[in-house]
Amino acid sequence: MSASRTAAVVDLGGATARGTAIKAIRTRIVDCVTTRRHKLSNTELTHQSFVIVEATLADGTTGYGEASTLGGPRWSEESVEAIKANIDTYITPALLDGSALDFELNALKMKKAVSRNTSARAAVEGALYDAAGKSLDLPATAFLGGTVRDRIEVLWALASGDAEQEIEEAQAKLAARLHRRFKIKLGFHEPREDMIRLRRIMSAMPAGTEMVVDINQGWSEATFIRYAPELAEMGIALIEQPLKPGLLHATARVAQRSPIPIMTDEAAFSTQDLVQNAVAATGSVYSLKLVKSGGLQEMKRAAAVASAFGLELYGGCLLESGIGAAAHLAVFATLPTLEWGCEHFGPSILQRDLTKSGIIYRDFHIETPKGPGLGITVDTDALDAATRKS
Ligand code: MUC
Ligand code: MG
Repeated sequence: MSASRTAAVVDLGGATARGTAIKAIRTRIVDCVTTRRHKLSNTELTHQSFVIVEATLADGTTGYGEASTLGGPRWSEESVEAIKANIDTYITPALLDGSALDFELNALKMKKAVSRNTSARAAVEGALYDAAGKSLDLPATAFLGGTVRDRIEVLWALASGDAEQEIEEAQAKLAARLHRRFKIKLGFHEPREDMIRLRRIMSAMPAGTEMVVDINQGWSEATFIRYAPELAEMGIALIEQPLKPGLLHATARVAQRSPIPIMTDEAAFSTQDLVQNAVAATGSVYSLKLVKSGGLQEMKRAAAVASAFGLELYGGCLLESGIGAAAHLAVFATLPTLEWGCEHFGPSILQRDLTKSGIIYRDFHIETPKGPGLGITVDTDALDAATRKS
């Protein structure tokens, strides 16, 4: 059935259908300063740029969504400038006057309007879930199957590249009972230097501290073979995306010989990428991200596909503000399993988050926001202050 024929048979009845009609979708680029330099193998940043989407319904309700990028079009191919242009020019016209409650149909319309553009589509979908939920006084999780958890263990990423600063930062997070699991970024130093840095940090942390290493594609198979035993000896819990996407066979060989589980991140954006990786046995954990899946429903489907292949799930992030974090948490709250918890520390790495309530860190967990829509209150002053002037 085509998207337009489906639209014709949807009947939500009277006021609800009229009230949830999508009347406007506005976008803006915001640049938020981070608390410190954040380094990855292939980029580094001192501010985070987002596209913030505001969807307004016929009943006057407004919902917010967010597209996150990392270092411009570096982590993935989308930049904030391209995301804004593609939403304004192609996605918005395809959605206007439809109902925000037609989640599946809206996702189809967006896919028809733009290829890939996963971050752009996810941001708009997030805004529509927020708006629809607020309009009906329901949490977005109600549209995603309902909640099975209300708090999630949340890790913190160490990424300045300076071991002493990283130790101080990790110890402060531990002392404040905010984070007890950490992720460290590798691959921007020579591997030998990274091993010295990591050993120094591990020796300063309490015994049994869970540490994930994210190599962000920075190693070759040979480098992996050489250094994986050292990572195992240091007690590293998980290795994220060691090799470049597309190196299916090499990554499968690495996963087979690795004493530590391998997590697939950049190598699997679409569900089809995920299936290819799972069939090739390139890892045993999958990192869920809206920037990869292109929407809340699609991310939930990716979780089901990964689980069906026996992969464990990890709630990934792209340093989102509280708006983007809340969209992820709405899905994470509804997943039957989320073995590795999540890493939505983004709101606290911004000098000023874009929400003023809804995101709570307590006792090493992030609480899944309660309340209608995404369950957050946007800080419009912070949003205005961070908005890029054209
Ligand atoms: C990534 O590759 O996982 C998100 C948090 C972080 O520290 O790095 C990013 C992206
Ligand atoms: Mg990663």
